[in-house]
Amino acid sequence: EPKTIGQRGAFIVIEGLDRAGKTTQARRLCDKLYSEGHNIKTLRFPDRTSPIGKMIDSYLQSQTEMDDHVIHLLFSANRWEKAKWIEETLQRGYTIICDRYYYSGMVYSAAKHNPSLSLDWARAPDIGLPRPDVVVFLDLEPEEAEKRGGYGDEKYEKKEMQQRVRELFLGLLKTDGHEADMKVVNAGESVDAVGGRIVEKVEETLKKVAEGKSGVGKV
Ligand code: FDM
Repeated sequence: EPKTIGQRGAFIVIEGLDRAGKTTQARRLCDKLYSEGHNIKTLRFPDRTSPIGKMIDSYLQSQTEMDDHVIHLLFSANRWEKAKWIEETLQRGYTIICDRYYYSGMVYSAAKHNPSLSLDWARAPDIGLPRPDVVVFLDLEPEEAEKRGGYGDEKYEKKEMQQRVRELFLGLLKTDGHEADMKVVNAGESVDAVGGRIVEKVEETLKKVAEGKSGVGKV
């Protein structure tokens, strides 16, 4: 019997730096929760399949140049395209596991040090999106990321950028928004160890949602 019948699903976000193992861990978590009887849907941002997603993809591959504000708003629009689907899917009892969300949106844009693109400015267009029940941040030191085979060729896959992104992610923990509730997991350990930590964080949340103690909020 699916556990989620008659009750809403949980909105789980996995965040982290490039090479931190987000995709692997999101898949593992998906398998684990599915085997426990949860109905699961997965999602990732950017979603490169929509027309906006294709513009983002072209930017990330350095095929198109864009003003920092413009690409930022496209990333946000790419989430808004899915907002209604997320809400409806949770209400239908599916737990959603999402690879990156607006936390990436804020920090990657703010890491560019564009004087007219502050963290607050970057957060604004995402206000009103469905709020995750739990966000797990996979933290990895840039040195460790390099040991894992280095970065790819996309726009932001440079060491200095990754360092700034990491500082900004960790800085979110000290803000007074709900970004401060992010759960940090050291991604430098083995796949199994990291997976275990993620499950710990997620189970607490699933319990709260199952007890009806957590409503779907807004960012
Ligand atoms: N990224 C991702 C952003 O800059 N803003 C966003 O809102 C999101 C969701 O896009 F460098 C960046 C993070 C990363 C790049 O992500 C592509 P994936 O996970 O490698 O596809």
